[in-house]
Amino acid sequence: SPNREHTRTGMSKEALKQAYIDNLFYIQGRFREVATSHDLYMAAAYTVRDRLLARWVKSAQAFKVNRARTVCYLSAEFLLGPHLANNLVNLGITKISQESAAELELDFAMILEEEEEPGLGNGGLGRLAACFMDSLATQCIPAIGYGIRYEFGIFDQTIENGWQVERSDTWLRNGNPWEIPRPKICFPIGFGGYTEQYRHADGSLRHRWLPSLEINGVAYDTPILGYGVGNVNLLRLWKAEAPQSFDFQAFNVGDYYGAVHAKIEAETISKVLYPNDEPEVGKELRLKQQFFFVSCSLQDMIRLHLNTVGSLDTFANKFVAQLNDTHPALAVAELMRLFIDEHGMAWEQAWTITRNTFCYTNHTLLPEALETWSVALFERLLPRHLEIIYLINQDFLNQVREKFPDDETRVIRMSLIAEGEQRRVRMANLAVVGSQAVNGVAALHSELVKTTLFNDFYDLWPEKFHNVTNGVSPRRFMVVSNPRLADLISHTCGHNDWIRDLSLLRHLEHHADDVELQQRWREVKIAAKQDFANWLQQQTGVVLDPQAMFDVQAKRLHEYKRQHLNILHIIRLYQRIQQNPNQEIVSRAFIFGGKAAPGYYLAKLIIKLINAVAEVVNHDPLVNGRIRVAFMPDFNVKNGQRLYPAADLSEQISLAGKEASGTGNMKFSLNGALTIGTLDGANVEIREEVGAENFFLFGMTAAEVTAKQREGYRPWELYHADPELKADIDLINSGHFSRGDMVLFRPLTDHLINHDPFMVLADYRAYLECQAQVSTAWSDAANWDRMSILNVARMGKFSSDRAIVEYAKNIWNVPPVTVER
Ligand code: 26Q
Repeated sequence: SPNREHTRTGMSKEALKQAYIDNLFYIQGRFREVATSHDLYMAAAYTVRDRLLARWVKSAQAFKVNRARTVCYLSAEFLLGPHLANNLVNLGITKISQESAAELELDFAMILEEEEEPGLGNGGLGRLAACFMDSLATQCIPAIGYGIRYEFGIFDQTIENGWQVERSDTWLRNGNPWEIPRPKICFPIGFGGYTEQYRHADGSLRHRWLPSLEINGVAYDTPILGYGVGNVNLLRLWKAEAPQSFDFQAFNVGDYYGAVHAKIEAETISKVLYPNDEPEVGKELRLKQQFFFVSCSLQDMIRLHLNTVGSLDTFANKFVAQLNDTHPALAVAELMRLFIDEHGMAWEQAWTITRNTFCYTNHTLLPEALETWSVALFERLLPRHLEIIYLINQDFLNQVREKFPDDETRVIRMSLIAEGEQRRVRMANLAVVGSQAVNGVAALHSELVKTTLFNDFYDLWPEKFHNVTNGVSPRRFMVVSNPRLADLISHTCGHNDWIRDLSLLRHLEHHADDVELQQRWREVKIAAKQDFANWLQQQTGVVLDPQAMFDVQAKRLHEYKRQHLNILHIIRLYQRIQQNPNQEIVSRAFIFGGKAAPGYYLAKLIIKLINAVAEVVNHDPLVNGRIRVAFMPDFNVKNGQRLYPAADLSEQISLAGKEASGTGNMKFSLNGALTIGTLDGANVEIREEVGAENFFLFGMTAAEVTAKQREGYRPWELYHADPELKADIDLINSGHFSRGDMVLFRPLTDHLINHDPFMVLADYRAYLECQAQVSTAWSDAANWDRMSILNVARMGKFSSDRAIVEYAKNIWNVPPVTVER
């Protein structure tokens, strides 16, 4: 009989089966005949988790004896997606688990389907953090991801009567087998109160902060295993809890209700993810969330360091902390406070270590998306931090004045404080000043960061600025989500090393003209389209023909992403059919997906318009199914994994200069979709890599956009000058898509005609012409397949492994530590 070690963590089929049965029995308390699908999933999850924990302990030991330099990735969001299938791939036991399931007469696909994903993020930024966690482990770089354990993640989206309806996400309802609570890893977090000077026992004059409220942050750990390695990193998320003392204080004055209420108040801090991908002014709870997770994380890092080293002098040698946008930028002030007030360090030394610790990634140029907090709110919540920021600012602005004498307007621009009727703290400036490196997320974006957004800072510290183009995990977005394609690639290459070194996809170039590969490539795509169509029909009732071109735009709804440009094209095709029903047209299924921020009225109206157009187009006898429009509900990681393999055409049509990088563009192309796109974000580099002849480019460049804005953009002139454009917008206004309601979409159409801040009308004509080229290209199926193969072959750059290796070498200076498998 197998020994204990063997059944708990063994990798043979026998061990896995025995472990599964044991877990079903001893953890779920069930035997096969009465187990629910949830029980069956939980047993699988625990079977995998045991194997992760074995590797985790080994990793922790290896990192300890090596005193390994560690990356701390600070992010308010981690959009992880389902764990089970990804962990099976990374453990290398997908196939053997499938066989085990079959032998136990279990439905493997159903078990995977059962998992509810942790949606602890909004979109690109949160998903990037998750891809980076995968790649950090895969590249054997010791790392801790620090964030918030939101009880409610991003809302679930349903569509009712064409409108988005939000429902709260209850991902913890049935328990979370992937996390381990660490009740003893718990830190006090203060808010409010006042500061004072006092004489310390050592005789020095010191500052202290006496908060009016203290809550606790408790750690919940999730192991993150790398692909094909023994390394397991840690994702440590913080949950807010009321300390015990809450009760005593309130009970003493007999206020039972008040005590319970205060507890609830404390726990709201980690209750819910803000569902906006832009800051909302004055949201106090959001500032509390940011400080909460930042302070927990820094206190934890200090604890870890003092545990092994005894002195904080070497803190920046032990750790490098990456700020994922400005959401954790308070860390700059909080680390200063911890060093100076709590650990008695001198200002100068504290500032040197702090700057050496942090690096900052910028993810946006949009001015409305830059975080600022009112000084008044800041002072009320974090009085000591405001003092520290003022001190940092003083030293910093003196440095600016020294280098640029008699340039007070520059000083005003660069200040950490925006002056005005409402003084505000500029979080991006704080992040730049407090970091040793600043990076953008695609080449174009990083250039614009230097020449526009942070141009003054670039003048001061040119060597601080870097680019690291984003990437995505080939495990989750190819192997897990598209096993047919992964198998075909491995078969064609003769190995599966491409999964760890994506540049090896290049080998496919030699086979792009191979008719047999083209044929099999097409079969794989059609099968994925059929799978997706089945799922979509079951979700929405809309029927798609897998032979039609699947033309897909899936991403958060935002005006700059221009989903409405896509709709105008659909309306144009629709009107052409009305005018000439018998013309030959390429069959297309237009598929949209994405959530709108609940308070973003125009974004929600765009969803309604998509569904309204779908309703008419899908039922029009003249159209006769040749074009179909579908809005897939609840675009999240799990549903994205269904969608990416099924796309033929990827819509990446943001106004040039607005999309920092985009990562969906990479996921689609890696699954064989061709891209229609503007020269924006990472599209620029994708086009460079796959070749201009394999990419459908249209639209103004970022420079042309700036020029047009400068000379004065007048969209109403375009509306009146282009009869087709006018007819498309007029058809919306006629009530044709809204049962005669002629005002429903006016906020959108009026805005387009009179303001059009993202220049939809300016790019309309170029977009239509480019779409015509797409249709022509589609009609030559063999050539389309060839281009699809070449796209995949040349997309190796866009692995998050490559991005992480660049961070490790150019920004973090952190070597790998390999853990024995
Ligand atoms: C900030 C303050 C208050 C409330 C919410 C926020 C907030 C939350 C999320 C602000 C921004 C976000 C998310 C931004 C985001 O996802 N940006 C995207 O990041 C991707 C990864 O780098 C890029 O590929 C995209 O281009 C960029 O839009």
